[in-house]
Amino acid sequence: MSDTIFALATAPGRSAVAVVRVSGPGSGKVVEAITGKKLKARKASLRTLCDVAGGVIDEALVLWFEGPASYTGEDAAEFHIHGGPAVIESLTDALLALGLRPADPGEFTRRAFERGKLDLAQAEGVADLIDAQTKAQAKQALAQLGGALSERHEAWRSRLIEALALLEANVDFPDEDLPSDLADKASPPLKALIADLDAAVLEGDRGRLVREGFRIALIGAPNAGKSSLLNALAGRDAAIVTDIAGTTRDVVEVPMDIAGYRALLADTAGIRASDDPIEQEGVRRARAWAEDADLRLWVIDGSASGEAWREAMDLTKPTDIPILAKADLPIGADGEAAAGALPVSAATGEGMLALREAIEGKIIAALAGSEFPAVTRARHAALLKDALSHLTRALVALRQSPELAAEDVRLAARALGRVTGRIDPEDVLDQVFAKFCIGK
Ligand SMILES: Nc1nc2c(ncn2[C@@H]2O[C@H](COP(=O)(O)OP(=O)(O)O)[C@@H](O)[C@H]2O)c(=O)[nH]1
Ligand SMILES: [Mg+2]
Repeated sequence: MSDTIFALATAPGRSAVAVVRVSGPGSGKVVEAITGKKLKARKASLRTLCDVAGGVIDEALVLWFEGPASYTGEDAAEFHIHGGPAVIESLTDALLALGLRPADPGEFTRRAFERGKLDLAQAEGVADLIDAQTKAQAKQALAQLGGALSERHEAWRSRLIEALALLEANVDFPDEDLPSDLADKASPPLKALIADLDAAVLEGDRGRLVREGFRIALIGAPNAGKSSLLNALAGRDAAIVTDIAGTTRDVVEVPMDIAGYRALLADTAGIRASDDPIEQEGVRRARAWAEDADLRLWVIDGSASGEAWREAMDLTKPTDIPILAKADLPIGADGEAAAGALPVSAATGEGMLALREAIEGKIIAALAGSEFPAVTRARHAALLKDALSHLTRALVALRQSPELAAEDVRLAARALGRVTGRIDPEDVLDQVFAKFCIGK
């Protein structure tokens, strides 16, 4: 049986109201001890809270939930106290004196999971919703919490179970009676599933990028105007701008909300050969960041000549946005050579709107979708790929041995089942819940 836990569910510090939640079999006794009487379940009651010695802690709203009709599924309570540090401390002391244990991170949600109130993918949705900084992140997290991700995986799993039933029905036949059309019957549904899972893995980045943020790198030669563009896009002086080539060394990352999506815009060192070990390291970091980025803004100084921009060319991909910077200055040979790039001036603001729109267009094209993504974390992608490899093997085994094919289909179903966590080992659960905040 579980013990009774408590935690501050709101952010620590000074606030109008702070919520302390309690969950576990001792919750009813705790409410009685602190408020002096039994409360009506699921009704807000205004009570004077007192510690064991009778000292007044606060005048507060208390909510009492009788399990299983609570977030955790256990008996639980919430104290909505005044949000001052001293009041919080007094209540904490009183709960400790009553023998309660401070909750571990995510322990309330883990209890909810263990009592079947939500599955693992939904629990991840809870954590994502708390971490969400943009509307798109929140929308995705809320849908996942509502079961959108679980439903997709469960639908695939039930198709697998159907295929499995077909195979298992035939396993018991003696060899000579084995229906020759088994492979003909079982392979179309397996093939259809493989195609669906393949498609889900392929578009797998969409959900993950919404959740983790879309990474945009500014790259180009030294002095091209990258740092000036970062500052103009961010609306503040995040990076140092000078006319000295090689000023930027560290990668300067600025989190941004673009069209409701979370993005991380990075300014990087100008790409050039250098003898200075510090600059060399800066260039190495610039390359690494740019290679991993989801979009590169390739900045070319349109007023220059000398083809310094060609140094960064190997980093660009066809979907990147080429920018002709310093469009307010007379055009030089480099500008002529880079015709077709978007003319922009950080100094006058010319072209900035078009640049913002171009970036928004790229983000929306990469992240927007009508269906809920099948993958929002690396964990889901790994399980999908696992299921796919078993299915591919099952398809091959089908013609030789229905037993072997059935075993692989079973393993594929197991992998998909792990997305909702029904059959996950303790250590996997520990990992997922450890990333939660305390009080959730
Ligand atoms: N006229 C003009 N000068 C610019 C513009 N953007 C940057 N510069 C100048 O170009 C030099 C290098 O700019 P910076 O942003 O540090 O380039 P970075 O090395 O690519 O980061 C600085 O002297 C800036 O003032 C622009 O749009 N117009
Ligand atoms: Mg710079």
